[in-house]
Amino acid sequence: MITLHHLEYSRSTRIIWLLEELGVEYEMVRHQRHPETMRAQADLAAIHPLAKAPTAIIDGNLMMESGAIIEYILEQYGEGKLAPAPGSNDRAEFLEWLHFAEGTLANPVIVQMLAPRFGGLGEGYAPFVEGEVVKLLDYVEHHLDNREYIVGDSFSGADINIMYVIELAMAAGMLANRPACADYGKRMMARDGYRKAIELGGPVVPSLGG
Ligand SMILES: N[C@@H](CCC(=O)N[C@@H](CS)C(=O)NCC(=O)O)C(=O)O
Repeated sequence: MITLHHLEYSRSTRIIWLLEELGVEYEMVRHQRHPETMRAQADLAAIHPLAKAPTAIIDGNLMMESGAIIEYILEQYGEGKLAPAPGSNDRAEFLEWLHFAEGTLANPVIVQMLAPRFGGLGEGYAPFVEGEVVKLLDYVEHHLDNREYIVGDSFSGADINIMYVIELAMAAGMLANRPACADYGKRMMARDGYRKAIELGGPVVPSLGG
């Protein structure tokens, strides 16, 4: 039994997308952000002390952290879909890209994206963050050149995890000169599972409107 706590405009869209791609049944509990701070509120804090999305309860296990939730759902409910099997050739690369999305890529992209809303990064910190974003997105761009999926030759949970960050980067104009990332993003957003996730959970980025 899976209960997904979904926060509007958030990473929990990933888990809706995953569950829709798998065709696994789940219950969704919706949470709203505070209209001014955009933070999650007491209703999500009542489920997990960090009040972060996604939060999910999977067969009694309370979990927060997209990569871990994706990996665990695939392990328990995936029936071999959307992930190379443990021991197979692509497994190590799958785990690396699955966790690269949050472990390495997301933070600098989001810090740079949100900076204007908080008065900028300042002269000292801006080049540090912006240089990191260029390095990371160029790495992904190079990797996606002539590839349809982030790992191997089929769609996987790693695509779902990295797509949230690709979508933010797209919305922030960071993909203007990165055609492989931009095309990949558009291809992923054309999938039925992604469209269903947006239909059920609302847009990932407010201004994109879905
Ligand atoms: N690394 C975590 C990050 C979770 C996270 O920061 N989620 C955001 C939504 S995209 C959140 O809950 N923000 C609300 C808040 O911090 O108040 C993951 O990938 O699940």
